[in-house]
Formats: sequence, C-alpha cells, structure tokens
Amino acid sequence: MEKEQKPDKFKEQKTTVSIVTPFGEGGIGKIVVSGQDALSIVNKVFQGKGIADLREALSHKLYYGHIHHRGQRIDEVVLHIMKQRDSFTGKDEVEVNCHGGIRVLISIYECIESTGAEGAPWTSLLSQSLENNKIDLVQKEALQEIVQAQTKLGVKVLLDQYAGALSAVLRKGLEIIGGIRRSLNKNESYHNGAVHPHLSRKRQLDNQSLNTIPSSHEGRPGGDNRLDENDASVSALTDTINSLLKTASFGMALTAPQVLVILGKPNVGKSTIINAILGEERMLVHHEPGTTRDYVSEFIAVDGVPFELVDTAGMRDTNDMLEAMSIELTQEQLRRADKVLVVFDNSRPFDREDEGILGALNSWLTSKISGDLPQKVNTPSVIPVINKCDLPAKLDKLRIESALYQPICSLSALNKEGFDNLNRRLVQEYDTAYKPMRPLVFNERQYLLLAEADVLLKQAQECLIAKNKPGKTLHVIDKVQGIFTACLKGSQ
Ligand SMILES: Nc1nc2c(ncn2[C@@H]2O[C@H](COP(=O)(O)OP(=O)(O)OP(=O)(O)O)[C@@H](O)[C@H]2O)c(=O)[nH]1
Ligand SMILES: [Mg+2]
Repeated sequence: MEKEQKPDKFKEQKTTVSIVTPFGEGGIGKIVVSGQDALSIVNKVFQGKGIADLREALSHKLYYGHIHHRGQRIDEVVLHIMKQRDSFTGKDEVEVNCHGGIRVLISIYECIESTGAEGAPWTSLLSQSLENNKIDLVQKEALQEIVQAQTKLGVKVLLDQYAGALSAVLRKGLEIIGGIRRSLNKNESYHNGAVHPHLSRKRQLDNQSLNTIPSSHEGRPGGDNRLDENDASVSALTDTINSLLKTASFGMALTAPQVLVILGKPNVGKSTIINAILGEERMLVHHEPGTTRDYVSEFIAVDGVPFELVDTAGMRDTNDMLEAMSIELTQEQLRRADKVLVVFDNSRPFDREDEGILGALNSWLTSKISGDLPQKVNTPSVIPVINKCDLPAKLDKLRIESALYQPICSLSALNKEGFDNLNRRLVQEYDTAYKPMRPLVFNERQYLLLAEADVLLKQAQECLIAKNKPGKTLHVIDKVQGIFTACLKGSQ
C-alpha cells in the first residue's frame, strides 16, 4: 500500500505551467497552471481586484487583476479558478487569460515558472487528466487529434470519440470479458477439484465426485450451458472487435490525410486536373511537355475525408539532367503515396511511356502489399483516369483496363467534366454518412491492439469448442482483458 502511494504523492506535488494557445498574434492568450500549489504559486504574482489572497478563491469563478513580477506590471489578466474536483486535470487549476502575442505569453510563463511551477507542454494537461482518471487513453488521443483535424467531419468524429463513443464499446467489451472469466474460473476450479472455502463439506464431496465425470463435461448439469454462454459471449466480442476493425480505415483516413499522388507521362493534363479539383489556377499548365518540374502538394477534402494531393513531373525516359532529377522527385513522392491517380491522354495512342508508367505502378503496388514500403491501414489503390475526353479518342482503353483491373474515370479537366465520379471513387471505401456517436478506431495503436485481441479470441473459441481446456481458455481471455485495458488505459 505504502509503495503505491509514493508515486501518486509525487505527481500531486508537481505543479506545472503550460502555454495552451498558439504562438502568434491574437486577442487572448492562455496559460494553465495545474497542481496542488497552483493557487499559491499564482497568488505570489497576482494582484487582484476584490480578492487579496487567491488561495481563498472559489471554484469556477473569474478574478480580474494584474500579473506583477519583480515590481513590474506584466499584463492585465482574468483568472479562471477550478478546484481539483471540478477541473479537467483532476488537480487545482488556474487559467491565466492574458493578452495574445508571443512576448506577453512568454513573460507570464517565465514569471510563473520562476515562482515554483514546472514548465510543461500543453499536452501534459492531457496526461495529468489521464493519470487522475478524468479521461481514458482513447479520449486523450481524440483530444490530441482534434487540434490537428483537417476537416469538419474529422472534428465531429473525434469529438464523439472524446465524448466516449469508442471507450463505451471497449468498456462493454471488458464487462463481457469479466463475465467469461468468472464463468471460466468457476469451470476451472470445478475441473481441478478446487473448492470454495465457504462450501459445506457435503458440497465439497459432491464436487469431488462430479470431477470424476469425463472432461467432455457431458452429463454435467449446467456445465454445457455455461460453455454455450461463453461461446456466445466470445462470438459477441469477436463481432464487436470485427466491426470496430472495419471502422479503422475511415477513422485513420480522417486523422492522417492520405497521400494522393497524380502520375502520368508529360502533358497528359495532370496539373490541369489538380487545378480543377482545387477550383483555382494553382499549378502552372502549358502545352509544352515538362512544365511541372518540382512536386507540389495541397490539402483537399472529399466528403470530409482529407487528402494531400501531390502534382508530379511527368515520368518518361530522358537524357536531360533536370528532367531526370524531376522524375527522381516523382518517384520519391510515389513511395509516400497511399493512393495514385494515374492519368492517360485520350487524344494520343497508348505508347511506351504509358507502358513504363504501368510498370512503375506495378512495382509500387507490389512493394506496398509486401510491406517494403510503409503502408497505412487503408489498402493502397490506383485510380486510372483518362483525361482530354473532349478530344477524339485515340487511346486503347483495353490496355489500361487489362493492366489495372480497375474501372476507369473519364475526365475533361479543361471543361471540368467527370469530377463527381472521381470524387466518389476517392472515398468509395468509406462510410462517410457518419451517424453521431458512432464508435471509430482512429489510430494505429488502437487498431493493432484490437487486431491482436481478434486473433486471441479465435484461439479462445477453438478452446471452447474443444470443451476440455478451461485453463488455457482462461489464460487467453486474461490476455484479451489485458489488451482491452491497454487500449483504454495504455500499457500498465
Ligand atoms: N483538350 C483538352 N486539353 C487539356 C485537358 N487537360 C489539359 N489539357 C491541356 O494539355 C496541356 C498540358 O496540360 P498540363 O496540365 O500542363 O499537363 P501535365 O500533365 O501537368 O504536364 P507536365 O507538367 O508537363 O507533365 C495544356 O495545354 C492543357 O491546357 C483536357 O481535358 N482537354
Ligand atoms: Mg504539370
């Protein structure tokens, strides 16, 4: 007991100061002081109107005044006090609302630091909240992701996960696991002849005689029912995990924009396509091949799903040094790609350069699938695009279809036609019609843990079918419990 108390006491003693608003010009900046000495530390530098001693401040009240340091007035501030029981971190908190701007923020931060608080990044407030069980790890991760979300849909989904959508399912899973464990424990002691201390001598003898029954459990009153119930619980848990795992590609697409690289030989209209998608003349377009030399990237959202759209230099064999360097840059971008838009020109026959592009794509797909190139949960995909469909067709589409086995998107980037279909293709694997409070897996940590639990549950199911390994089943279920707990709270 004594051992456990020490680290908690240490945590309580540490009072931190963090700048929580971004550096830059703004009307208001905010600094948060959190810890058991928060009020006394800020009290040393605060001269308030209507309050002489901040330690007597009330929770959830605002206090107007000034921060002073070494006889100098630093800034006019409004403090928001939250006592331990009401605060986000689970510790006493003082929010110092000052004027925005880098200088003011740094001055107040340094002044509070020199008065006894320990400087910490804003994310340390999330860690304190987690340590004090105000939030769980999934909620903490959702908060960390919200600030980086690129789309409104991303914010909406992450706010729901912060509100507990995914955590509730994981907690429900832990309840089911608890039920299976209790039942298996009974089975195990039953199987081993272990006897509950409170059972009467007669019951003990009865139990021992029951243990002579063959391990198939046949003929044991109630025994098979319990196994069937466990089987049903494991199946329910497996279903829950599988439906969560299916949400991962959408959840992770929202938190980590996929790299969408546009590829094709020179002059097929890649930059014109990008400009049409962006709705502005962002990329230089020219009738001469080799216009794009460097790669250029922009963020776009399609139905709320963010993508990093990368324009590249056209790929072809060349002796020109500058062009060769551009092509190397294109290949570098291809290695980062999660999805590729490969563009062909409707007005020109399929040629050796197009063939070369298809070859490069094949190697890319093989490297992605084999794991030689990093790959997110989302499967890598290629969307073939035929551009310049406003011009008479000279391209042999069959060559492309037979190489890529993918339906082709027909575009006229010049006339801005065909883009609805392209957008649909980009997000077709996601259920973008998001229902509020839908649980979603939104990072790799959660995904890998749940995938591991899924494998273990299959083992548990096999043990249950074999009907004679309650000890092993219990061991596997214990591991699954550890994984669910790690998912919610981190490794213990
Ligand atoms: N008719 C027609 N012309 C197009 C279309 N899309 C692009 N073009 C023209 O094709 C030429 C090349 O377009 P770009 O967008 O620069 O082609 P690119 O693939 O980026 O070329 P590089 O950067 O040199 O690799 C320009 O003259 C465009 O106006 C289209 O849909 N129809
Ligand atoms: Mg270009």
